[in-house]
Amino acid sequence: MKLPRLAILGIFVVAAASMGTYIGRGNLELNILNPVKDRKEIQMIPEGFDPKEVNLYEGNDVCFVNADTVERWPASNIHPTHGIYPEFDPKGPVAVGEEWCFTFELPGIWRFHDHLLPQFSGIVTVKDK
Ligand SMILES: [Cu+2]
Repeated sequence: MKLPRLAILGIFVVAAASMGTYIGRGNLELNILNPVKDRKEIQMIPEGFDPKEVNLYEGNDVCFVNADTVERWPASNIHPTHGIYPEFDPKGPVAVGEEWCFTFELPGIWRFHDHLLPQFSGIVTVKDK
């Protein structure tokens, strides 16, 4: 039996469309399970932190960008031990022009300061998902 060319083309189109739907669903599921991370940026400027407060959901990042002319060191309170959220500490200065990003896994209101310039402070509020 010889299928007309149109029928063969039709079968091919249906097969390709189903595959597209399948791939589409796969991507959708992947996106639900692994949503794109939110990224909040805090500039470290000569006047302090800008902005001084950011809000985000747990599992997302805050990146501290050194836009100052000297080394900066954002870290969890309390100065000088950083014991309230010890992981929230780069454990060293962030060079001029560099950035340090931290993923906040714990919900809470996290106060921070600059370890080298402790008069500068800010707050990261992390909400439960
Ligand atoms: Cu400190």
